[in-house]
Amino acid sequence: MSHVLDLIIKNAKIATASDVFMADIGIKGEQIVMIGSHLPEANKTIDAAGRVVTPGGVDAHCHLDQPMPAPIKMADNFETGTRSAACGGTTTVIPFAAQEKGQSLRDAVKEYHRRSDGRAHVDYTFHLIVSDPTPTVLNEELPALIAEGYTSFKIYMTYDDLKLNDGQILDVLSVAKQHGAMAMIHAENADCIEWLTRRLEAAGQTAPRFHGHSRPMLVEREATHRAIALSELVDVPILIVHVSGREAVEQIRWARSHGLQIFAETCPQYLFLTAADLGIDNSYLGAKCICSPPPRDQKNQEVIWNALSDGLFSVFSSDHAPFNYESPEGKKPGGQEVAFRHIPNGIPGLETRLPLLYSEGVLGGRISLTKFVELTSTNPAKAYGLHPLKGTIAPGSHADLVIWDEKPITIQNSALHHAVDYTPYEGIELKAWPAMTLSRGEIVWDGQNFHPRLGKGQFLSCGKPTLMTTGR
Ligand code: DUC
Ligand code: ZN
Ligand code: ZN
Repeated sequence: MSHVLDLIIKNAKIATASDVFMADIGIKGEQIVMIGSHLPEANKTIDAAGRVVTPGGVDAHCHLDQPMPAPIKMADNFETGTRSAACGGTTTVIPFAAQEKGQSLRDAVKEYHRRSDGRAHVDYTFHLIVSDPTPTVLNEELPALIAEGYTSFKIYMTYDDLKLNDGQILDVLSVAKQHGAMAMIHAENADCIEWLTRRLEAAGQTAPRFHGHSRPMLVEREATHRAIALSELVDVPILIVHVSGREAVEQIRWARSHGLQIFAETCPQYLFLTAADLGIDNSYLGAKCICSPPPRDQKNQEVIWNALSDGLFSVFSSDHAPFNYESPEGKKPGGQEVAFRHIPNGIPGLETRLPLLYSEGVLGGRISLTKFVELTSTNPAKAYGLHPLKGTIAPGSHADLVIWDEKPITIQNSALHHAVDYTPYEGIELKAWPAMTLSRGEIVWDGQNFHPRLGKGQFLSCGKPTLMTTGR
């Protein structure tokens, strides 16, 4: 006999960004339709007694199958990336459709659809990367794409093939203001990095650990300050991505205290890695942890933890940028151990993002359960126009859910589901991992096994951002 509901998750300790409460969740098709007790019967019941249930994670900053200059190639495509996401409790991913200089933005979006359509296990949308803001891009393509639901874009202040100068940033921010889009900013001073890199190279200091020396905190602090000033000049909110430590946090705190709408994101690498992970002496192993901005030190980790709990950060993302270590397409370009300048920047982290923060943040007593949901799901959904379809547990929302298993588990790359040959978090002992992930009402991870939904992950057209700062 067919019932009103397809699935009930019974006895759930439901956590949203605002409340934690006991209830049953009724699911019909892809949606949550009821929350309460004594729900009508369902075709299937899952008993979540004793377990926390959170909304599926929204990873609002990851890189999948993003075209790179030869010979570099990302290890994860949409198939492996969304598989890995699902097994770590993430049910929506937002990677980047990157415009190459000289390319039309529209073509970049088409190309990225070609790479993703029919290949995702969980839902996804795109941010745009604007690297060539020509008059056509600014006046025609960008406004049209925003109207079509591509409502966020990333601006780089560094990387030769992506960076914009201040005038170009002002132009792009003006489009964000006029059309209500969210601008994300990678804040590092490109000229300082180049100058420091040349000096290090002249001194023969090219081992992976010198990557950190080429991008000290000052370089991020200056660019963060400048990004804030540019946002103030245009009078438009911005979101500063992958903030790594105290000096950048101080700039954002100052801006907030002056009433500026500056949002900020941080990532697991700034809580769980330090400069020591970039290696000692000339060891090449540190290439595994090369990312930008680089991991700092324990004092900076503390600052990031505090800023997560006190509301300075709105969003916690992975910045998953997957490159194999033992690969001529990855951390050893052309099969060689190269100078740090030539090592692709980025580390994998889609699958470990939620378990790391749940274990050390929530169960470690550093952040509340509601804050965890806000940072990892609700706020990213709001920042990029996906809420309340994504990012919460409510009637009408997609049945994207995580049931948590609070048990000891050690991170091992061999147990992860990405296509990368290492994890920077190998050996870290956690206190929890998802016992189950549901995507649109379907089990995609059962705590042991991945249940493929290839092609069922759908592209999401985004609305306008609905996030507000708290003034901290
Ligand atoms: N830094 C970025 O800005 N993007 C990808 C990876 C990285 O380290
Ligand atoms: Zn970046
Ligand atoms: Zn990134």
